[in-house]
Amino acid sequence: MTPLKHSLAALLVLAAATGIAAAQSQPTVLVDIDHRTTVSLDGDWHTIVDPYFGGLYSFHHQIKKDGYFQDAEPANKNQLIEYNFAKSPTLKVPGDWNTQRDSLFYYEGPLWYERKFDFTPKPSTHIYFHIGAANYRAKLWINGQHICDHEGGFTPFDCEITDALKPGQNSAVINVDNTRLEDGVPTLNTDWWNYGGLTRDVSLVTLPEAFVDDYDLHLSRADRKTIEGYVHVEHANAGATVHVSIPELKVETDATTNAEGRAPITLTPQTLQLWSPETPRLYKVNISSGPDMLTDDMGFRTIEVQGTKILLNGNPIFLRGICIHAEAPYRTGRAYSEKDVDTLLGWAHELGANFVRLAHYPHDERMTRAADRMGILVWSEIPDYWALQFDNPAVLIKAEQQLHEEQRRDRDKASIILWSVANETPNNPARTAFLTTMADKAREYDPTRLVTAALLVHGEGNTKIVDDPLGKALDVIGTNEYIGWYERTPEDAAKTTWNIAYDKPLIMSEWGGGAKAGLHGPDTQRWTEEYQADIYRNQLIMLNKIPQLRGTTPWVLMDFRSPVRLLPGIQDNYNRKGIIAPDGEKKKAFFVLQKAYQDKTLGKA
Ligand code: GCB
Repeated sequence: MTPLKHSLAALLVLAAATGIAAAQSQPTVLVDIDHRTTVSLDGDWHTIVDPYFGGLYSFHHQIKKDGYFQDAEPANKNQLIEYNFAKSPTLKVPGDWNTQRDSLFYYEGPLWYERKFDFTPKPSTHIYFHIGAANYRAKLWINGQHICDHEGGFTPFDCEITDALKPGQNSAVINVDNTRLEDGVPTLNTDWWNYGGLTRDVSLVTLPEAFVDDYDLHLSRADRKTIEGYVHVEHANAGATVHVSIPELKVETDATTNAEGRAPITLTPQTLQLWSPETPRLYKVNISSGPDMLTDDMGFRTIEVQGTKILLNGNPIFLRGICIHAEAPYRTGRAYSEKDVDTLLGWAHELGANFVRLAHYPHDERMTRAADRMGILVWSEIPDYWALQFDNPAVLIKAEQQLHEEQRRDRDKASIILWSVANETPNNPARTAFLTTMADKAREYDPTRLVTAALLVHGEGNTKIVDDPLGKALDVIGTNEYIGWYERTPEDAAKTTWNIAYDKPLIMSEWGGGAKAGLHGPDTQRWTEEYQADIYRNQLIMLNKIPQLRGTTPWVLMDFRSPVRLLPGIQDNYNRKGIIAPDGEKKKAFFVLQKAYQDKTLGKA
């Protein structure tokens, strides 16, 4: 059993204990889905807002047999059916519901999506229903049959629906529920908008009897010449052939699956241009087994730590970065499109960044694809954010599942160099045990990348101390601090020295302050662009005095919606720490940071 299936099985046991009928299929993650030919189900879906969940539960809170998932219409004028999808309003998929309909702006609860689709499955095929992301819990029914359940708002899942389909018209009903949960990942409190809905692409995937569902191909750290790893073929018997070729490198190989369907791969190209920010070279990689064929665009590079240095392809690198939320520029709402991605990463590029921290959850796959093409290194994170229930084993299973789904989707992206297992968590033994397990899991599934987390720091006078015991479990220490904003003055940053208990690379993973774009005044006036710029100037002085600093990602590229930022006239439900406003206006701090990045006056590799 793969770790993912193991976690999901455990979740099913938990679901059964709560009385929810078991689903037919366990969600998986099909790798490279964005390169496969699929039938898109994006577009208008009928929707029913159901705050009391009456479409699923009876008046005595039992699961109904004739819930909305039956997608029924009255057979005669006498029949009682108290819903009607065809007459209900639509929402666009992908897209959060909050920014599509005014009445849903603050909505947190269950909402039903329905659409019909014509589909006649071919014989001897497997049909999967792909959901790029559904925040936060989702249940899928096809033609009234309960197919699968998923928890976690930012990772993809694929459920097999072959047996539920019928030739011709079919019905898909998905319930998405963004109720915040104490035992959720994240939990009740976040500093970002809880955008609900089918926020990423939805599609149908047709696969042959045996098919490539997962692979890992990476450059060997040992010689930086060999491409190694494996391809997994689902439903393959031992002895099935897998073919991998990279025509531009003139290499190909045939390998054979073992009893688990896994075929080891080794390729030794004569000349290989390594992927880096300066040369983000991607190669077309063809993978096939029997009739199943797919192509990926992959870069090959190594990332490792040597003492306090981070080595990319064996060379020390300094990470000039910026944090990014998946907030859509110009229109607001959850980011998902090619245009959103181009704008956000375009700004990062203009800033002179070679690195981004995709906070605080996995972003749309278009983001990491674009980072691959543009040569922007990535810190990818799962939402182990603030005060999760670290002593609850069920929460650990959920967090592991999200980590696994993220890694499975994105191990083919050269841009990703860091898996972050947490942000600003409380320092206590239960937390440390939980996140040490997460760090170990991250390495177990992907030993080729580095593991980090954004830690809290504490201080004494003008000294900041980094000694969180979680640091032991990390390859790279991330630290967040807000000198000049939540504590003391901007000038105090320049006077601060750092005492770091770990002989490891350090990334200052957050710092900054708020400014309302267009608000001007003296350096000492909060919320002005001048105050924010002053924080940036002083922080840069401080950062340059930390010998083991190997990168930084100030908070944050663009203002983003947050339910906890309520100051009228200034915040109006936005966290204003962006160095760019949502309408694209750059604040003064943008140019302070841009100068340091472009002139390379910050940091040593
Ligand atoms: C933090 C959090 C981030 C918040 C930010 C802030 O430390 O990691 O999610 O948005 O501070 O603005 O306070």
